[in-house]
Amino acid sequence: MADYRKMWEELGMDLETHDQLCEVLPQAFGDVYLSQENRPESMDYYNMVVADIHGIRPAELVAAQKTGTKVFGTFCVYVPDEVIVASGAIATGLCGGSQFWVPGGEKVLPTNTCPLIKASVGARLDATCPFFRIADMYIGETTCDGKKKAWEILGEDVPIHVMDLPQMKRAKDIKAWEDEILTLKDVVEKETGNTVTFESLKDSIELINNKRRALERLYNLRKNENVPISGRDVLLISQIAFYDDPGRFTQMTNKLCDELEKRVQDGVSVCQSGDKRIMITGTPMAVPNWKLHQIIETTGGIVVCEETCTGTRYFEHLVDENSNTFEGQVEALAERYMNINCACFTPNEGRIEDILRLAKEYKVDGIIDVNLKFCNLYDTEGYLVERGMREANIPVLGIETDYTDSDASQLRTRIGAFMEML
Ligand code: BJ8
Repeated sequence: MADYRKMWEELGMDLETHDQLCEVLPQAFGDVYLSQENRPESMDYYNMVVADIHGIRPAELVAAQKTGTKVFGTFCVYVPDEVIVASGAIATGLCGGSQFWVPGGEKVLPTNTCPLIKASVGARLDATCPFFRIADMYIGETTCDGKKKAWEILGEDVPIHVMDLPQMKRAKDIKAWEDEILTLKDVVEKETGNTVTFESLKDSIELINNKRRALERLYNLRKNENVPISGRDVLLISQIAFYDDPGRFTQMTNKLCDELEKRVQDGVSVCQSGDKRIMITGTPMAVPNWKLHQIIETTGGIVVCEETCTGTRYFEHLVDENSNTFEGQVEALAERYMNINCACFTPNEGRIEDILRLAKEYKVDGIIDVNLKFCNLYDTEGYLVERGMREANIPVLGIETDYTDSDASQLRTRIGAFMEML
């Protein structure tokens, strides 16, 4: 493994504390991932990326910055990467998924804030994640209250632009999002010194659509009776999608899909007969949050779909590539992004419809609706989700969890009992 200490030092990181994180990650990764049998060979790429998660990609970003490229950090799937990429910049996801960063966030945020927000703030303020140090500018959004307030705190430490996301889906809201996309364009143009043109936006729309197509292809393969890849592995791939180079990611994911198609033809499966097909719905799982998948897949289940922002909400629906004008492209972007059904919208019946549709497509035996502790939005919507599933006779288990391991054995018992009931 290459030595990245000099880079981390130059990024102003707290090396001593960061060393502690570097010590625990390989163990966690080994336990969850390398312990699996019969993994696809093409997972080697993702293993490599994650084994050196604070090295390989950060080094690429730093090298790009040295040639004048700007890096924008994002926290939500509503922020259109296309606009950032069209300005010649790089977009990288920044959500924190480790308990390691939570105490740092709690220094400035109330304890009853969701762990994703606390970890993200802690990762920046404690200087223990290179991605948070590298980003020249953060792009926030007005999705939930916790994030909105977190931007004000982070904004004291790093330049941040906040996109005002409408929370209803009327025609005027879609129009308002179009305006916000245009404002983002102005912001990235100012930061990069480059102009976003019809041509550059056309290219970036195609680039990001191709990433979505690759992820959709991967997900479609999980619909097979012989599931060729574990839910854990797909979760890892989805997490990597947020920060890898989009062109390379697409290429590697299509290569993996070639291998998986062969597996399906040959009847190779990662699950045992009798394993229950589970869909996860709810809050996103930022890297390295692998806890729930690990528990489900070692308790007689196989995760075949995630209706989350580290799942279908990230890649479903393409941006229309046939716009002939710049205005048309921006309209197409607004339309596509406003098609995502996050619990921050009201009403949000589209999400229940999505879950019912996905449950059918992926032939699921049961749904686990997961909520990150203190996420009020998804917690409250859980009532409607679970009622909708019960009405459709789909077994559903609602759980709430955080980034600690303290509830792991309790979760194992509850999930085990749910699985037996299916
Ligand atoms: S589109 S899910 S990525 S906002 S941070 S809402 S868990 S309290 S992440 Fe999200 Fe965009 Fe919606 Fe998806 Fe709750 Fe935590 Fe808020 Fe969260």
